[in-house]
Amino acid sequence: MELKIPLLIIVLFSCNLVNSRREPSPKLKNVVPITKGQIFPKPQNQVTFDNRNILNKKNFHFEYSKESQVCDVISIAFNRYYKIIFGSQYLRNMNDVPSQLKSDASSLNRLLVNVHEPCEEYPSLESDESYTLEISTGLASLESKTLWGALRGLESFSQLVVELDDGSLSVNNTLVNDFPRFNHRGILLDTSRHYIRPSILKVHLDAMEANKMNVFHWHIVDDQSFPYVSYTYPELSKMGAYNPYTHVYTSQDVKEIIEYARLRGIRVVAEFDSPGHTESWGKGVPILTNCYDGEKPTNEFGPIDPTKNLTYSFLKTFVKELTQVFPDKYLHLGGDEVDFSCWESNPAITDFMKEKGYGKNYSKLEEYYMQNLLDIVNEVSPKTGYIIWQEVVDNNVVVKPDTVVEVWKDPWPEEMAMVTNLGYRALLSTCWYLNYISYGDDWIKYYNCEPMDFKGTDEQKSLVIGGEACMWGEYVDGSNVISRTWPRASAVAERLWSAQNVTSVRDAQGRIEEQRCRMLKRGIKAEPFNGSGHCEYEVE
Ligand code: CP6
Repeated sequence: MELKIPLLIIVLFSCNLVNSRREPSPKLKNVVPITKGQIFPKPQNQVTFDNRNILNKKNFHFEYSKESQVCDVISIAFNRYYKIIFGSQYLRNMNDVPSQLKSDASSLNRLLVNVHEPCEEYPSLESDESYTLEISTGLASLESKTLWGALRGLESFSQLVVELDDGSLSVNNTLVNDFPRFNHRGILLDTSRHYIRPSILKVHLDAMEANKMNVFHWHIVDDQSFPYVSYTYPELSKMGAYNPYTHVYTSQDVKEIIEYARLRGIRVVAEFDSPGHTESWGKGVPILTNCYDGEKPTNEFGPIDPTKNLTYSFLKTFVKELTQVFPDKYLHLGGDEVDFSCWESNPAITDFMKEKGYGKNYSKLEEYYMQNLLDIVNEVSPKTGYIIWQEVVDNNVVVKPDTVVEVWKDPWPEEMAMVTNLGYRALLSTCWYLNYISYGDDWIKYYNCEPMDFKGTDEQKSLVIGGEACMWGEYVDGSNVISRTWPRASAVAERLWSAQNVTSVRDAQGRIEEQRCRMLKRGIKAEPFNGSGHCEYEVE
């Protein structure tokens, strides 16, 4: 804090330096100047000095300090980030010959990493992702409480390294003290409307790591297809997948994706949405409601039938499997958009409603189902927590007080106020539906959406744990999921990581421009987002 005024001067001074390094040509006057080596999302605190350090491919390495914990995730990340820094096909590869050091540059041979706390196997909602990065003349160190913080610090370090005009790799002396504003920074991908191959999901996880996002919300099954291969109910994907051999996620695929995510500090939260959105489930197990036209069944099916015993014996086995396959503490149980018309048409359900005294109130039936489902989760895996869509709470279902409610409908400020007023933790996604596309700079509206902009007490605000960008799959598959999601999701990534007062759209535009080029350089085909511009290197 006492450093404030000198820091400001240093920051301004170093910005000038960066600009003077690359004179913007007159043509580019109205374009945000590209400053290289900006950390994304903007860190909480950063001071940049003008001393430069040159990195040499032959003798640079990452190293644990003597006191550090040694974690497999970090050791593997050392190799990954070494390749990111030195191995890009787009570098001019002048960095393995000892370049002549200019008088104002020193050489930097290692980054010393110190992880304070013992290694954890998986990241969690509570994980501390803070880190401190210090690059001073010829010396660099990264300190973090947890290995997850060290991962974020390695990402920032790799972003600070820039290729100079002479082809050498350089990093300015820099101090960074950084931590996320929200612990849950997620992206939903839908692999039911269209299948997305595991190799493409992995590219998506690379992009998430580059943007410091930490939850992959895997909306894995839905009405249209059931690509998840269950070992307790193999019929589900055999009958419900688009193709049971080629358009499925086997146990091996799921394991690999969870591991790939773990190595990047990303949680995999699987969603098995019910009782609505389950048409594909019904092909393998007869748990859906028969819809009727008067006395006669129509051969059409509605939501899961909450009145059948089979429903609950199935759920018990299946949910148990899910809690064993997906190591995250949370399962997403869906609960959105339940269509009551088929329930209304079914005579057995009408009888059940009478018996229970629900009258014509089908929300009560939904509540009955959700309550049973939640009880089953508690029974088969008491440690599992759940995330649900807002409708469950809108329909007055009482859930465990530590439930997380995901808000996706407008008006979201009222909904966030309502959910947190009930004491539930909340996730916002309404304003980040990336599946909507339109001509123009739509990222600005994602960037301007502030999850705390609702009426509520400090206590209510403290229940907001973050948000999610959603990429629903009706018009998205492997051919376009990466480019449609990135870099538009980067706007959300920065909103969820950086301080609340980081709101300048102009500054963000410059950062996202560089971030997009950085993703291209790493093989992530992020699309132009901004009307005009160029990257240093054009991809094939
Ligand atoms: N599928 C499921 C969907 C949607 C939801 N749930 C959805 C609704 C509106 C829009 C986009 C997606 N396709 N299972 C709502 C949470 Cl605009």
